[in-house]
Amino acid sequence: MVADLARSWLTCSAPVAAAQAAGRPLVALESSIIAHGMPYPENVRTARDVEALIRGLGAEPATIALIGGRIHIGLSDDELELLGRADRVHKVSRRDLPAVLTGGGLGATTVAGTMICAALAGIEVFVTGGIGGVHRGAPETFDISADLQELAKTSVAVVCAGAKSILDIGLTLEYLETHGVPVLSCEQDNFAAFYTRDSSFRADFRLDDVAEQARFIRTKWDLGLAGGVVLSTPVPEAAAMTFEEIDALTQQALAQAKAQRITGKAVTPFLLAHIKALTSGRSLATNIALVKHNAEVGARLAQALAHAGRGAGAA
Ligand code: PSU
Ligand code: MN
Repeated sequence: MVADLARSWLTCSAPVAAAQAAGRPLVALESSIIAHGMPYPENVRTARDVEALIRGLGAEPATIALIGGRIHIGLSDDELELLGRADRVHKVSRRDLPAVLTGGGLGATTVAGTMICAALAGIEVFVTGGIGGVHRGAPETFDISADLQELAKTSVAVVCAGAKSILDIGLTLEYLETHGVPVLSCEQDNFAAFYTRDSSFRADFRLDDVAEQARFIRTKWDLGLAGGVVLSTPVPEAAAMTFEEIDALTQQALAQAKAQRITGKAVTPFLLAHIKALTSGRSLATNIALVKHNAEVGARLAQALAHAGRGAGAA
């Protein structure tokens, strides 16, 4: 009943509805990365490229955004363009969903917002760039992304290139552990750090094989252990930045945020924008490369999950 009420807010695109009807795997995509994470026109081009990559691997992409008081699951080319061009788009996390739906404005969903909508639409895999986390200085500011609480309760697998070092990655992993969110890695033992491959913190479980990733996730949910799973995969070597380069820029961005007393939901976009400006575009190429790589990993995972057996006897 609650689920039916919630689903009455969804508008699925024709390709998404067709994939759902045919039982084909779907991959959810966030829109905050389009509206707040990248400049126009690279944002729209990347969004389209990512969708094409996912389709090429046999899964259906479902980019999620709030438009005209509805939760859109799967966007048309025109809707992607609208979202990528508009300069006043709400950043929608769990807290913001009712306000933006009833207000009828344009809303781009964060990791938390996208997970909620994906779960409502029955989509198990979600591809993003990097997850939010515990901010540096959080013991004083209490700034902990709502993404982490969402991972604690909403059953969606989130494929990412780790988390940015604008965050306290060690505390982010501690928080996830406390809330029972497994952090899987593939291609390397350590959790990735978005622009750079290595955060220097170990992920909980390394699973390179996609069938094993799917079995892990299916087993968690079969056991009734609600909540997300993080799958971290590092940015491809050729596009990665060095730790030294990104660390210096991060320090500068953090100092700026502090000096300008930036707080609340403005913190993350402020830091992202500063790093982008400071690298004069280099970070954008890294960002695009990692999102595309994540899309490939996510599409394969969605396929594997669709075929993974259930229960203890499954192969
Ligand atoms: N981290 C990134 N890129 C992003 C974000 C985070 O490297 O684009 C966005 C995501 O949408 C994420 C949100 O869910 O910022 C987290 O914001 P906050 O820290 O305010 O919860
Ligand atoms: Mn915050």
